[in-house]
Amino acid sequence: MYSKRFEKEAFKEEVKNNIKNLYRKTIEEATGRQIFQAVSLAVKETVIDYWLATQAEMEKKDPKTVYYMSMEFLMGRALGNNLINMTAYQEVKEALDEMGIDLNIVEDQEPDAALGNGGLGRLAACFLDSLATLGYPAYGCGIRYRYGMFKQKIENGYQVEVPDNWLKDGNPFEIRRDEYAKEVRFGGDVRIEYDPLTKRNNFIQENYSSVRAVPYDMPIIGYGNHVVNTLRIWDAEAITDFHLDAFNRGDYRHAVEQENLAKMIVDVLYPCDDHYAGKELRLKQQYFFISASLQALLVRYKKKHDDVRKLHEKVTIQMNDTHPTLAVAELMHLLIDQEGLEWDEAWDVTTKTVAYTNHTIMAEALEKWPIDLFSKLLPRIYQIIQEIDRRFIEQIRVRFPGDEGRVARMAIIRDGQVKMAHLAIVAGYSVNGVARLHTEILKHEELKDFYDMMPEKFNNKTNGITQRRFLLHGNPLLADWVTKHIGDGWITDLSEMSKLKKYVDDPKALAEFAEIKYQNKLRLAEYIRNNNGIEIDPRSIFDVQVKRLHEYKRQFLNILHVMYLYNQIKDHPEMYFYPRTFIFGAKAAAGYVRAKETIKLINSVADVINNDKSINGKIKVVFIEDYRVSNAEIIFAAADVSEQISTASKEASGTGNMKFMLNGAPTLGTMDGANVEIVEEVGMENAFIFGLSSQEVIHFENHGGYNPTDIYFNDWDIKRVVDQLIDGTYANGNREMYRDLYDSLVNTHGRERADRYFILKDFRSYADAQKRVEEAYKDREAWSRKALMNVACCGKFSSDRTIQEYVDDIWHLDQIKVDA
Ligand code: 26Y
Repeated sequence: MYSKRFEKEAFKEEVKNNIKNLYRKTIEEATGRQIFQAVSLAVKETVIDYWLATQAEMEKKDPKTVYYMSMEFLMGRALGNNLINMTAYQEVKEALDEMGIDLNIVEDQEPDAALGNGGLGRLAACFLDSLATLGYPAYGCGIRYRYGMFKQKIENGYQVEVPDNWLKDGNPFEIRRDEYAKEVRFGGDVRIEYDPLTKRNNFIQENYSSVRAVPYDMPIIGYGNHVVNTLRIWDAEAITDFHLDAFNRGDYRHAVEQENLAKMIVDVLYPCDDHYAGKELRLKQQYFFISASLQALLVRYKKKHDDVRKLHEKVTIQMNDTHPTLAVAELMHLLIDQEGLEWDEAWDVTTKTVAYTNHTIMAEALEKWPIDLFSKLLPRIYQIIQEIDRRFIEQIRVRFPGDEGRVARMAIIRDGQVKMAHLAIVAGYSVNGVARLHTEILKHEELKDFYDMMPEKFNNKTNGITQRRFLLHGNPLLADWVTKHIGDGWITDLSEMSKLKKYVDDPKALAEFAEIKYQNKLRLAEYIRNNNGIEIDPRSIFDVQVKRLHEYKRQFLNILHVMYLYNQIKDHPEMYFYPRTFIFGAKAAAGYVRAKETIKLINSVADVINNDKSINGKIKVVFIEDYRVSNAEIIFAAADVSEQISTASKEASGTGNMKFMLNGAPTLGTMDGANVEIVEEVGMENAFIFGLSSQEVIHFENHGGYNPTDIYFNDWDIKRVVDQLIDGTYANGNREMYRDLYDSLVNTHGRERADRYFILKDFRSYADAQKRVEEAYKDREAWSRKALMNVACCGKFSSDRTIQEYVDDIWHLDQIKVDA
């Protein structure tokens, strides 16, 4: 459908011209990066036409639009994905081939847009892809960080963080929209002024500092439907050109401050995932993008509508976790102080417009801002939250008279802190969790008080992933094979995958399917050879755990089990053992000491085991440096086993689990997050489940009764592995290197229970499940059947399904159509 646009000769001409005009070079002289820029700009030409057409359609139809507010958008690379969604990948590949250019190599020149940490940020990116593909009007709103997620280097086994200067060569797909710049104000005081005309108090912020927010738009291309939505990310600039005006006005210091403020605000993504630190700069980032986005949203709305009391009819705002919760108070502020609404009118609009998604129950991830910091930085916003809180407490007292305990637990402002989750729930018209189990835990444990008072707000939206990036782009061999067997309907309707079930007993189909996995394992082996210098056996079981490093995700359990297997092989060299490659990929937050120790441990175990000739390569351990969206696509395609081994109840959903399933890797996991629903779809017999249930974990947490030293002293194999942390086996004789990890398992420190994440408790059951994996893998055809069943049953886990549920139950958007 885009073929007219990608008339080959014209496209080739365009690429040549771009290289000439941008770099004064010929194709032969251009560097890889220059070719990437030139190709991307040629592609952008076409994108722009559809982007304009989509905007024109939105102008005409005035559809209800969702604004997805998120501190993180983990987009990965754009070029390949854009070509895929324009259904122009093959044509462009051929055109470039004819010019002697390999599209794969061009794609590899692009830095990942890593404006996110992990699951929450990547979910936002998948949602944008699905929204555009389903033809729903949507804006992603976020921050244009100068530095995204750090690049990870492994030096001497340790993680080293390197700045990610992703904009260094320019971002070919973005467009700067200077004309939509907005002012955002911080600090100062609020003067209250009575206006006798309107008989209202006006709240006037004075002596503030401000920055200029400038939006950059990135196209979000729907698959094969000509819809192009927008990801709008904000850059910050100083508001005054201080060299002239301010200096002359004698206000030099203030001008420099504003310049610095602007530079600081968008400088870098906080690399903490699930661990709140209360940093003032982070609150500034939040207010910065929320205020700018809401101002722009109101301007856009008012172009067509004169009554802001009806905002919710055309606009809905989804808050991706609590990070954008300032939207509640900022919208109140704009409606009252700028638009002149009364409190009740503004509250009515706000509470029909904003909705909240919760992504975690980990207490340490909850955002709670100290009052003094908050009120100094955002004085007017703080007043508004105080008033919301006052009215909310009144309501609690009406509903639950005399229950001051409840008031204390539910208040928005309490113990010197502003509790963002409470504000989000009180103001949101919808509160959702991200997998069925997670939502149930929210309703009955973590947010029980809120659920008691407003059960109608709570709903579940099980996460999903986009099959366009994680199969069609990431695994072309399997994508083609699937299309050959069931047609290409799966690309926009993943439930079609169930048609593959008729091949699960077909030996020829299974053999082809297995061969594709093998080819993908060769591709990953080559990547690992080039990037890690380690040779791995493509016939071994590729057992993969890739995700952020977190204690609750239990990479530690995985590596302890590897240590245990190694002991077994050393003790019984004659024992049957199917060769395994344990593959890890994980970034640790820079300040998360224990997570970094775990990375070092994995690398140390890798060193010892990979260099032990006596085990004949039965086990290899690989830590893939700098796990990110672009190499994830290669890793998922090649995986045999998907490690999803979080302590039950801790992983809200997980989305990597779904990407593995889509690529035919059975889950080895706990009954946690979306694993529960994966097993429900694929069947227990096609997964390897182990460990405590979430109810058992929660019971131990609430009532005690778990003592890891009972296990340590009674299970010889476990004691041996745990002791190896402090006997120097994996530390060249150093007994202190892993002392903290050892202590975390068997010693209570202060308020932290020993083995908080039930690693020793689940160890045996994990080892048994691993044994079952080995048994199952030996029967190659039966294994392929399991793997293919995973592909056939993954339909539910498309983010298209998730988005359709958000639309049906929460957003109620109008669909748009764009003609070519
Ligand atoms: C407060 C701040 C430090 C913070 C920053 C990032 C708090 C949380 C996060 C990120 C959370 C996150 O990524 N959560 C994950 O969301 C995924 C998408 O819903 C889930 O699949 C995954 O289980 C959950 O851990």
